[in-house]
Amino acid sequence: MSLTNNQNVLNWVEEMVALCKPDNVVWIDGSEEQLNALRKETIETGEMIELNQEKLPGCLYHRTNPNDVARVEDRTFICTRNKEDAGPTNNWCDPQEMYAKLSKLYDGVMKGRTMYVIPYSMGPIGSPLAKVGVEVTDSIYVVLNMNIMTRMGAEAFKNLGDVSNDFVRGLHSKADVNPEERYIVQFPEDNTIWSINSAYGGNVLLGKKCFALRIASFQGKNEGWMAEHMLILGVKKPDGEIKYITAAFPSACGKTNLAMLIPPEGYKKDGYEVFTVGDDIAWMKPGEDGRLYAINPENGFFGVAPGTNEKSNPNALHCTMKNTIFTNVALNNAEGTVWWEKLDKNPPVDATEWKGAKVNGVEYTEAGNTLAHPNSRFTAPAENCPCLSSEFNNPAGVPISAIIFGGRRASTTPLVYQSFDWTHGTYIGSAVSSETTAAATGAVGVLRHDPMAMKPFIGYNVGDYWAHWLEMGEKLGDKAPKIFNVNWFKQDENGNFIWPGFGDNMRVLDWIIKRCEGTVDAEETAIGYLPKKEDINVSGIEDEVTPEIMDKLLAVDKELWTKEIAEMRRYYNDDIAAKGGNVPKALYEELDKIEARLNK
Ligand code: GTP
Ligand code: SPV
Ligand code: MN
Repeated sequence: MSLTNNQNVLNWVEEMVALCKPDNVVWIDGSEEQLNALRKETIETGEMIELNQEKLPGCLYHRTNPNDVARVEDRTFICTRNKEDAGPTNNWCDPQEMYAKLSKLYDGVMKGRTMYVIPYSMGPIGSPLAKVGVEVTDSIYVVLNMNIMTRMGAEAFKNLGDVSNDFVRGLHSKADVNPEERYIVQFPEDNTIWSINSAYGGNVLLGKKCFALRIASFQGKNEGWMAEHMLILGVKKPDGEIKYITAAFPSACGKTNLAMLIPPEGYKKDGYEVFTVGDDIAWMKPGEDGRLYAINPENGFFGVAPGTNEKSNPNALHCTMKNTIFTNVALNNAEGTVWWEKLDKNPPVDATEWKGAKVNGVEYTEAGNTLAHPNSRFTAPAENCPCLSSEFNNPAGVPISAIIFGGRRASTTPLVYQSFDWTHGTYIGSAVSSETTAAATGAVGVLRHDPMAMKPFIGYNVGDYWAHWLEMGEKLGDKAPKIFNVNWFKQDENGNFIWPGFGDNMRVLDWIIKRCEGTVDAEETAIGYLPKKEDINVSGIEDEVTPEIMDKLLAVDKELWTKEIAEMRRYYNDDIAAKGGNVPKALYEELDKIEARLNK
C-alpha cells in the first residue's frame, strides 16, 4: 500500500527499489500499530534493547558501530553542476560522477532486507513554511528516530498533494557500515540526498542536517528565506510579553541547554519564564508585518547526553524519561536504565560501556575512561518538554527580536556584545569560530572558523550565503532582529570556565532583551556595544562572579582583537576568496571599520 497517488513520489520510489533491490517495501504510515511491530522486531533482533519499562516507559537503547559515532564532514559532499556553486567550505564532486559512483554501492544493497519508505514533514503540517521529504532506508532505527524527530507518516503526503514535485528525495542505506565507503551527499539542484554506510544520527536522519540545513539553505537562498543552525526560545517577561530569540552555536556548544533554560530564582520570582520552540534548527522568513518569523522544522530533540543533569538542564532530562531512544550512552545493568558522564556522581557498578563491554563503572571511570561516548545522544519527542512553547505548532512561526551568535572561546571574545547594525551583525556571524567538539569526527578542542555555526551545513557557496544574509537585512530594514554575540566558555589561567553558564545565561538574555527594547545603555567599543558592568545582574552569584571576574568577562583586549582581525582578514582572503568564495564588499568594510576603531 503506497499511501499516495503522487506519481512523482511513486516513480522515484520505484527507481530506488530497482536500484537497491530490497526483498520487501514497507510504506510507513505512522500508525502506533506499525511502529509497535517495528519496535518489537528491533528488540527481537537485538538491534535495540528495551529499557526498564517502569522507570523509562517506551524507551529503547541502541549502540552504533564504534567507527560510526558522529557526523563525517570529510565524507560529506555538495554536488552541484558547477563547482563554484558549492564553494570553498564544501567538498564537491560532479553530480553525474557521484551518482554513478554511488549507484554501484547501492546496487542490490538491500537484498535480504526491507526498504522502509518514510514520508515526513519538516515543520508543522499545513504551515506555509513547512516542506515535505521522503526517506527510503533499510534501518528500523532510522524509522523510529524519524518518528520522533519529524511529523512522520501518511499525513505528510496530504501536505504534498497528488501533483506537486516539491519534495526532498532521501536515499539511505546502512550497507555494511564501512567507513571507507561512507558518503553523505547532497544534490541541492535535484532536491536529493544520498547517504550510505553510516547508521549515526546526523548522517542518516536525512530530515535533519542534510535536508533542514544543507538542502533548505539552498532553497532559502532561491526562495527568500533562511535555514539556520539555531535554537528558538521565548522569554516571558514580568509584564507578560514574550520575546523570541534565536541563537546559532556550533555543534555541542550549548543550543539545547539555552533553549531549555530555567531562570535563576530571582528571575523566577520576578515572573520570568523561558519557553522552547526549537533546539537546533530554525527556518525563518519575513512575515506580512515585515518582521522575521521562525519555525522549528523538527518535532523532537537529538540532544547531547553527557553533561545533561538535574542541575544543568532538568528540562532536557525530563524529556528523556519516556518514549526516548538513547544512542551510545552506558547501561546501568542492575536498573535497566542508562547513564552518562555528569548525569550524577554515581556511575553504576554493574555497567555496560557504550561499546558493549561489561565493566565495573566505578573502577572504569576512576581509571579515566568514559562510560558513554562524548557524542552519545538522546532522541526525545518535543511534546515531552516541560517548557515547550505554546507556539511550537503555530504554522506562522514566532516573530524574532534578537539573533545571537556564539562559540567556545577560551579567550578574546567577551561574555556578550551587540552589533552596531545588521551588516556588522552579519560580519560577526561570519567571524564565529569555536573550539571543536565530539559532534563531528576529528580532533577536539581545535579553534576553527565556523561562520554562523553553519560551516558543515551551508549547501552552497559561503560567499553567496553571506550575500543572502545581507539581502535579508535590507529586506527587513528597521524591523530586522538585533544581532548579538555571546561566549559562555571564557577560561581562567587554569582552564576553568569563569562564567557559571546554564541557567545563569538568563542574566545575559535579560540584557539582550533590554537592548532590544532600548531600556538599557551600553558602552560603545571597537567591536560593538558592550554591557556596562553594572548592567549584568549578578544578584545571587556575587561570590562567583566578582567585579574582577566581570571585568575579565567584559574585557576587549586590544592586542588579542588586533590578532583576531588579522586572522579574519587572512580567513576571508586565503580560505574563502582565494578558493572561489565571493566575500561581499560590505563585510570587508566592516573589517576595516573595526580595525580603524581599534587603532583609534
Ligand atoms: P548539537 O546538538 O550538537 O547541535 O549541540 P548543542 O549546541 O545543542 O549543545 P548542548 O546544549 O547539547 O551542549 C553541549 C555541551 O555544552 C554539554 O556538555 C553542555 O553541558 C555544555 N554547555 C551547554 N551550555 C553551557 C554553558 O552555559 N556553560 C558551559 N560551561 N557549558 C555548557
Ligand atoms: C550537530 O552535530 O550539530 C547535531 C547532531 O545536532 S547531528 O544530528 O549529528 O548533526
Ligand atoms: Mn546541531
